Amino acid sequence: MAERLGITITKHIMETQRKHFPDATGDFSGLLTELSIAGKVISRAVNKAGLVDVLGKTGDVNVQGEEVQKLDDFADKVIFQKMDHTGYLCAMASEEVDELIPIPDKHPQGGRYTLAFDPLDGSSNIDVNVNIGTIFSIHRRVTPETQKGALADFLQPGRTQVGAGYIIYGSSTMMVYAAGDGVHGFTLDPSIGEFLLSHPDITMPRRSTYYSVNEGNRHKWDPRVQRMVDHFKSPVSAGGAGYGLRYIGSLVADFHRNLLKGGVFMYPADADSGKGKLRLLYEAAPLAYIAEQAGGGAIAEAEDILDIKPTELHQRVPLYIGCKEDVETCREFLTGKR
Ligand code: AHM
Ligand code: MG
Repeated sequence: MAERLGITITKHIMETQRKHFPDATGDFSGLLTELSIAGKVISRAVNKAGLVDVLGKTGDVNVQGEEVQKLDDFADKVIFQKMDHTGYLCAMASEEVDELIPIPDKHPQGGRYTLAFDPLDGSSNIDVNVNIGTIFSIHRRVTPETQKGALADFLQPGRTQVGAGYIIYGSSTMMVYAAGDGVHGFTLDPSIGEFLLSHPDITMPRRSTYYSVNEGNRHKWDPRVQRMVDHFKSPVSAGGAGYGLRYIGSLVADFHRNLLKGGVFMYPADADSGKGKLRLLYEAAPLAYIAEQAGGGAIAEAEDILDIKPTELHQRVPLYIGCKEDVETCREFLTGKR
């Protein structure tokens, strides 16, 4: 008897397109499919990281002032090379690259979409075999298709994303995406090299019993944030038990756990600078889009992450993301209502 293959990510993307966008050209579906292939290539390299000479740093410092790991660099190049010639994109933006990444002149320029990505998030965890991930965000361009893509195409609020997702390299590799029709997770079956639907229609519980934050930074927080974290820990919450703490230090891994099990992740602003650590375009906005589609929420402080209109490519924001009621509790503390 023939083995049941299951639903591949390509089939799922195509069927979703036919169901919701029967007149679509297929560009958006093609874009997601190419991203899934880039994810497989990066996954293979991550899995071999301990075996071949890809561990360690390149010696360069990226735009965020951090040392670039070899695998970050590799992942960045894989995504660029997988996408540059497709004709789907008008430009790209990467957390690892200072300026907008144009489509090379030799390739079609009239792509209707933009792609912003963090090629390998949580890269400080590469050397220690802890989960890391690739995050992506897709918008429709706003400039004319007769021109090259421009900064204006990327400085759009997260609310107008047409798709977002991540690939997590963990005990297995998974791709999770949302494109206006719920959140769906696919697990890579290495024996056939395909992502298979394993987590259809992911929804977050309204409220959780877990919080994720780097408490070593407590001395840098505003008193409102300190009181808020104390609230989650205290026995008055979660029916007398207090929330449990889970913090991996890889945003994709922390977010993925909270998406599946429930939880609230926080990366507060530094009280002195007023700035967060995480980036709006490559981290906060795509994960906020997924959280909202799964019934959760995401705020910077008073404002929803998805309503923030970016002013620069590498903008940083405070981030509170996860189960809806927990995020609303955060908002109440941050806006002085508690
Ligand atoms: P990166 O993009 O350089 O990898 O940094 C982002 C990472 C996130 O994955 C994670 O949530 C955060 O930094 C952890 O920061 P910290 O070590 O300050 O807790
Ligand atoms: Mg990152």
